[in-house]
Order: sequence, then C-alpha cells, then structure tokens
Amino acid sequence: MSHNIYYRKTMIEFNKIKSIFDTHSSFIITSHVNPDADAIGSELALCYYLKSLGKSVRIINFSETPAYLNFLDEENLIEHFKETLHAEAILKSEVILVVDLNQLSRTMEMEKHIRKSKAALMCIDHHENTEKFSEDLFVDIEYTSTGEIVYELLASDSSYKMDYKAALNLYAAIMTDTGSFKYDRTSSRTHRIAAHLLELGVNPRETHNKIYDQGSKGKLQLLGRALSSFSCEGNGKIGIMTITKKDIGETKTVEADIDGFINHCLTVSGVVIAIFFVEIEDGIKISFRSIGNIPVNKLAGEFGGGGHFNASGARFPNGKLDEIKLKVIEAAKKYIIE
Ligand SMILES: [Mn+2]
Repeated sequence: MSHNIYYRKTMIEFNKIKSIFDTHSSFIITSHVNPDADAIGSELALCYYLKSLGKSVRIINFSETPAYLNFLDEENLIEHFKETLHAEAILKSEVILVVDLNQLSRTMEMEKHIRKSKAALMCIDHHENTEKFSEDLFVDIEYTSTGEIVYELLASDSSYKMDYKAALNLYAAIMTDTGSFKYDRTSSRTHRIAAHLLELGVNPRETHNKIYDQGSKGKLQLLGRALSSFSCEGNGKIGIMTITKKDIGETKTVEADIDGFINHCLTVSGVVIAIFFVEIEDGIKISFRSIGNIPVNKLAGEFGGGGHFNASGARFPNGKLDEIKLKVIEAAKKYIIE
C-alpha cells in the first residue's frame, strides 16, 4: 500500500526527525504523568521503530502504566521511573524523546534529570502552547493525536514495514484521542490511517472493549449517581452534574473513575456548556466542556484554572460545595450566546 497519497501538509519536518534518529544510537522515550493510550501507544510504536533501525531504546515513565493499557505493552518494555535506577541513564542517553506533552514539568520528578542531561532533547506532540524546552519541537496541533503524527512519521519511511504490534498501539492512541473517531480534528485522513491499521490486523471491537469496557461495578454505580444528579440552568443551556465524597466512598471508586462522565451532560439537547463538580480529598474539582464557540478555558480562568477552548478545568482547595456551585454557574451564564 502506498501512503504518500494520504499525506497532509504539516509543518513537522519528518526528515529532520529521521536525521536525528539516524545520527544517534541510544534513546530514552518518555511521556506525561498518568499516561493515556496516546502517550503509551506513541511511545511503544516509536520504540519498535527505533529498534528496527538497530537503536538502543528504553521507555521510562514517571507513572506506572495503568492496568487497562497493559495489553499494549506485550513485551513489558515500559519502565517505571526510580531515581536510583534511571537518573544515570537519563544523564547518559544521547537522545531524550518526549511525546504527547507540551510542558516538561508533566514528567514530574524526571524533569530535573532531563534538564540536566546533555542529551539531544526532542518532542513530538499535538498540544497547544508548547513550552520551548528544546530546539527540536515537532508539534502540530492539527493532528488528532500524537499517534497520528507517529503513524505519518513511520509511514514516511518506505523501508519500514509496520507490523501488528505497532498498528495496535497507534490505533489505540488515535481511537482514544479522537473520542472513538468523533472529535473535531478527526479527518478523512484519520480514517484512512485507521483503515490501514485494521488491514494490519487490528480488531476495532476488541481494542475498544479492552480500553473502555473493563470498568468496575462501582464505577457504573458512580455513573448512575452522577446521571441522577443532572440538572440544567441558563434556560437549559448549562448541564450540571455533581459527585460528592460520599458517592465515591460508597461506591468504592477513585477520582480517576470519573473520567469521561462529563460528556453525558452534552448528550442532552440544548446543552452547550457542561459543568461537573467533584468533591475530592482536598477541595472541589470542576470540569468544563462546551460545544462550538464558547471558550470554557476563559470560564475556568476566572477561577484560576485553564485548559482548551472546549475542555477545561479548575480547582478550589477549600470552600463549601453549594456556594462554589452557585458562583461557578452564575459565571457560566455570561458565556451563553442567546
Ligand atoms: Mn494526545
């Protein structure tokens, strides 16, 4: 199959990435704290590729791989950062390749070692507002995912034969970061890439199931509570859900189980702003989502938070849930375009 007909016009110079790969022999790949499928999938696909070029490669992450993503790392290549084990390796590596992050601080304790290292530091990513932590930032925010960039990088090397393992990882990366192929940046090209990955043996049903359908009973019960709490404000344009500490305790769940719940607010006709209040150990966490031209990053900014135009968040370290809700909902009403 020829890939070049699917090429996008990107600012990313794949040739430059390739020449860094060609002129060095030892690589450390890392990504952000609490890695998602885009982080893990991109790291592993790059690792397989670099190994195929005869390079020595280690993947070292600050966080352990979440259990639901272990199936991506068949050979257990990903190492969990420990200063005593890895500080020296980071210092001595020729190249440090960070993926799927725009701030080096997202590598947590690894950051200081990376900054101290004389390694060539490079980054492949698709987030906005990249910190200029390296000369070699390969960033394009038009991409759905880091996985999609990595796919095109690998496909641009005509002597590389992508196999099932790499395809599975890139499919998981792209599927999750596109919300299963529905977010705005999803393009015909994204689907063509996915088609090629299926041709390499990826099973879409099975992959989706492994990532999304392995939740606990408590998680489903927690979702039930979140859905029951749903209410509207601002003439039905603001959808609100709330989870309390009691809800989390009684369902024996953790904060991370709430991921994705907020999207249910936007399934209600007329709702254009979603607000999700979660009572956590140390305060109140608020997530915002919006549809269309409503900058919820600005709304979050009113409360010391931030994020993307259509997806953002803020935290209150203390305060009463009811009072904070009133304040935030009042602020949100200003963003409704009548
Ligand atoms: Mn990503």
